[in-house]
Amino acid sequence: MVDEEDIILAELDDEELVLQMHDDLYDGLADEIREGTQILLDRGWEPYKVLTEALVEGMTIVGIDFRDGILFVPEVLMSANSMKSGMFILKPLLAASGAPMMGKMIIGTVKGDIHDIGKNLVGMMMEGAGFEVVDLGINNAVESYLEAIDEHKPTILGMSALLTTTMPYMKVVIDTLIEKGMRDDYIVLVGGAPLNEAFAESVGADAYCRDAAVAVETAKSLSAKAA
Ligand code: B1M
Repeated sequence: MVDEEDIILAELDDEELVLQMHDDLYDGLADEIREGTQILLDRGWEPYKVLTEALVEGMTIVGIDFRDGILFVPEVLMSANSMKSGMFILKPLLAASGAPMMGKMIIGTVKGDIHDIGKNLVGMMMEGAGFEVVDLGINNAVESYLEAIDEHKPTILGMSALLTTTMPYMKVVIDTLIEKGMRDDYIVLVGGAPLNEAFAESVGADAYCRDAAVAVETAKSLSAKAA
């Protein structure tokens, strides 16, 4: 039997290496993902091909098992961190090569709310899917979203709330966008445990995202429609 530790990534052919990287992402092995990413680049792979075939495809498997309750938050955070370690190598190369990013999202937890684990997970999964993500952190007043929109020119605005007392603040942000005539310039996605689809509709968001995997799928499909 081949032990994980016995596998020498550099000795695998491209196809085997990509499959191994999917496994390593699943297992949250950041060092291996960094190494595999560098090996593929050294073999002449385009950064975008490494991103989509080795990292995003691997993370898609993680997303599916997270959605289906096979993987749990700590495991997904480790996968997401491994993904980030590969992305860290690819990011400057992608920027330099002008490879298509899926779009840019700003995401933050709303005013009065300091819960950030779910929001962080969404941000990481979105990055894993090829979106550029600007994380505004927690406790964001409407001014903070507006400043970030102005500075970063996103295509997607994401808001998170975990408290029934803070989720109505999403409407304050969306109403402000409407007042300023900016609402239709952005895809607005909302999420957080106490929300549901009816709430998202009532505040004027484009979609409610039950979890990080749904956020990625929704962002992809709405971005494709808007393109
Ligand atoms: Co708080 N807390 N908490 N808490 N806390 C809840 C939310 C609560 C349900 C616990 C309970 O009573 N059963 C309750 C809310 C009750 C309510 O509003 N009806 C609660 C309370 C009351 C409070 C305090 C008021 C407690 C107090 O001080 N008396 C206080 C509030 C502080 C504040 O925000 N002002 C408080 C504080 C805290 C801690 C600081 C201790 C800690 C937060 C640490 C942190 O985030 N850094 C904490 C925690 C950990 C929780 C629970 C236990 C877990 C939340 C979590 O991280 N879940 C939570 C109980 C629960 O939810 N079971 C609870 C894991 C995370 C991966 O899931 O955040 O749902 P989630 O994110 C998911 C989806 O919702 C979605 O995707 C994510 C990944 O799949 N999603 C999005 C989330 N955001 C999205 C944004 C998107 C898309 C999808 O944008 C596009």
